[in-house]
Amino acid sequence: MKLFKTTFAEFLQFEALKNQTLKEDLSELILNIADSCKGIRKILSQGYLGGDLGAVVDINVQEEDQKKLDVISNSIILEYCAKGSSVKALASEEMEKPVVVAPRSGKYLMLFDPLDGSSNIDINGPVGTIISILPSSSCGDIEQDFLQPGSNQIAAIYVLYGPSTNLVLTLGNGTYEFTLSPVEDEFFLTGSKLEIPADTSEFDINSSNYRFWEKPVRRYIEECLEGKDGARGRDFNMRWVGAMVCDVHRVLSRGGTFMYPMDEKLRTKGGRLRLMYEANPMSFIIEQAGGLASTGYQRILEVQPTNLHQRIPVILGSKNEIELINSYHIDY
Ligand code: AFP
Repeated sequence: MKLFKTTFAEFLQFEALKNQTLKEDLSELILNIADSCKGIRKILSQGYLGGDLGAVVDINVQEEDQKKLDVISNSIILEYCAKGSSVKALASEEMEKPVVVAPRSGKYLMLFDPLDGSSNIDINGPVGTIISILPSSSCGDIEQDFLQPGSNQIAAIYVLYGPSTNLVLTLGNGTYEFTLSPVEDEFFLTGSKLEIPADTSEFDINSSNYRFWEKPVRRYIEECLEGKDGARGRDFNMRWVGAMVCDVHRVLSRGGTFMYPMDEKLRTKGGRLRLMYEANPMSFIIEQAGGLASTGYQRILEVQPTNLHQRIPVILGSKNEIELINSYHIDY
């Protein structure tokens, strides 16, 4: 029996019939995003045959090493998305200032991390692309227009370049997953209205930062490590990929927590991960799948941004586990 496969474009057409806010120009932008990620995957899959893609070529606005593929990925996304009359401007982890496209007619603001986890390139590890789309207000100052809380997002997408290339999308009406067919070079719907289990026995954190964490996070991780003889009464497993997209995809796929909490060596910077184009889109996707996303003290999607590249602590995943971690922060 031929399996009826829904393409990404067909899914967007069905959604547009149900969801009046999904205008044709937004669908077109989202399809351009998917096409740009197909282009990134083609370069990634060449590995060393594509040149030393993990080579450090510059220092970016984050004061972090900018890898060759960070720059290439950023250019590919701009090539596919910085066009037309519907996009007002685009902001990227790799660019200090936004690129303005249609300052008067543009309805959408697009923010992105073109290649998340780029330190994994050299070890052939998983990497990803993260995208957030905000509505543009009538605000004259473009940079100010970007500074909206994550709850304003109209779409969030990530693409995980792993053994398979998976695209995850939310438009505010559930979280959906698509898998790229290398043969047909087409994304097909493979997961609808994904639901994250409310409980988990798996945590995900860079434990080398233990001595820098705040007490609530130490308490939570210590109790997980105590296992069935401790306060939690069960053993826990640990994971850490070093690429947020892959760690979050595990949470979405089987439950768990992903944490890059505040730590003393990052306090002056505000945290490790970026609010506008990492934490916000991932939080939107996770909440739409029944999970929670918090700084420990506040729902991430309610944080009022003050700077395009600001950083934020991230604690997200299975609902009951995040509620427990939040309660430890309140006690603290
Ligand atoms: P890179 O893109 O510089 O590799 O950083 C990836 C990341 O922003 C996020 O995807 C990871 O969860 C986190 O950093 C890993 O940070 P550590 O290297 O400190 O574990």
